[in-house]
Amino acid sequence: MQISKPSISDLLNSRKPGHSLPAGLYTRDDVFEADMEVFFKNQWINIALDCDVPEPGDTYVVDVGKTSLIVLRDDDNQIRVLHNVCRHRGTRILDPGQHMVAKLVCPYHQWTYELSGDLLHAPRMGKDFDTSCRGLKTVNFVSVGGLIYVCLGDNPPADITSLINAMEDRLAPYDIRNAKIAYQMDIIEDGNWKLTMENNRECYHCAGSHPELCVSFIDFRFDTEYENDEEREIALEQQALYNERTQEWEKAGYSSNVVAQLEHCNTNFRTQRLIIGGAGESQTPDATAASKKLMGTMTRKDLGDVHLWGHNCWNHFMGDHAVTATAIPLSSGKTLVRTKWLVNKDAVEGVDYDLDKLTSVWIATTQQDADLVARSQAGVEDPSYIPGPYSDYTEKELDKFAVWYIDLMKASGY
Ligand code: 3BY
Ligand code: FES
Ligand code: FE
Repeated sequence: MQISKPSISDLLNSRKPGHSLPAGLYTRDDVFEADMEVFFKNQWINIALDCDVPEPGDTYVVDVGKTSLIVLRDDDNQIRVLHNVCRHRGTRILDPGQHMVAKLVCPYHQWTYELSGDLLHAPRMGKDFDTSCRGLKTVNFVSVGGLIYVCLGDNPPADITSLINAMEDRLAPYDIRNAKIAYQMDIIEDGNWKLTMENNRECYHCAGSHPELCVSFIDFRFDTEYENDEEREIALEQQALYNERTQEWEKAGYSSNVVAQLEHCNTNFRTQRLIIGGAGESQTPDATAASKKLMGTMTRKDLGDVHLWGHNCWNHFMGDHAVTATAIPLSSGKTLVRTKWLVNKDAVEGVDYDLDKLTSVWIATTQQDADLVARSQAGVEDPSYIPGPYSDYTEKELDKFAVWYIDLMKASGY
């Protein structure tokens, strides 16, 4: 007897409210293809930073599924995002990663493009060959305070405006557009992208897995269930400190309150200025600033951590440095997590900051999270897996993510 496998729509409909997703949504290749279409083609995704291409002629190639994108800074200092597909016979023009170029030259037959994407020269195509309609195809993009979001589909969701409105002002003093990337790290997690994002949306696992991060990271979920009086006391103290600092920050003109768009929307994001534990300055081993030169035009180290989530990114903007991470699915069970550490453009390694102090907390945390995601993937692939309940206290955001995911899949016809 042959048992037919459920359709994607059956899987979506079988999800029990308040529970993790049915296995197939994390494991099946057809679901992966659907996710790429719905969430990585037709939604805005964060793939790069303005400061990946600081100078005219700098190019940065990022692959998303089968699509390869060239992010570049043109001769007029403008950022552009172009498809990395030659208009002759389609060949990839640049390899993934960073390059410096004067023109974009296809390695196959040397068709040569301006940094604007316009075709400048196509050898041996004849004098009458019309180059004007053969420029590299452009991609919809927007820089949100220095974070480059692209939408590969033809109808980019309009509700990105809420993200822009929330972040431009909040990020302005950090001047992310002109920051320096002090360090970058790629990890390929052995897990589905939704497990990567779920893992990032809860700190239920932090105490058990992130000793380094826990020195400075304070969760924003204060309405939690306490295991004992000591825990309760700590949480109440943290909440009082959070309220006090938030009021002070808001009064001083630094937007700090929660702005979120997590349900009934396309563009999924949440931002909040979080308090930092211990010395209160930065996500370093002792919670003090790693860089003497502060970000952008910042004059204070005590402005907490501007936290920003998207559906494929998480970011922490602190007085002295920022950490950004993007997740790009590679297959149903593999996800690229790319983490970058940013400092002031004038900060010099060994003089203004020590690289190990700057990076050690999030290198450890990222590795720990990758291990957890791989364990989760192995578990959901086990035939005995059945979706389990989210905590009402620490995993509410995961339920919102699952609801958002299912809504958009259904709205796309699944
Ligand atoms: O980076 C984040 O947003 C989350 C918060 C706690 C777990 N993870 C570190
Ligand atoms: Fe690019 Fe021929 S494919 S020049
Ligand atoms: Fe974690």
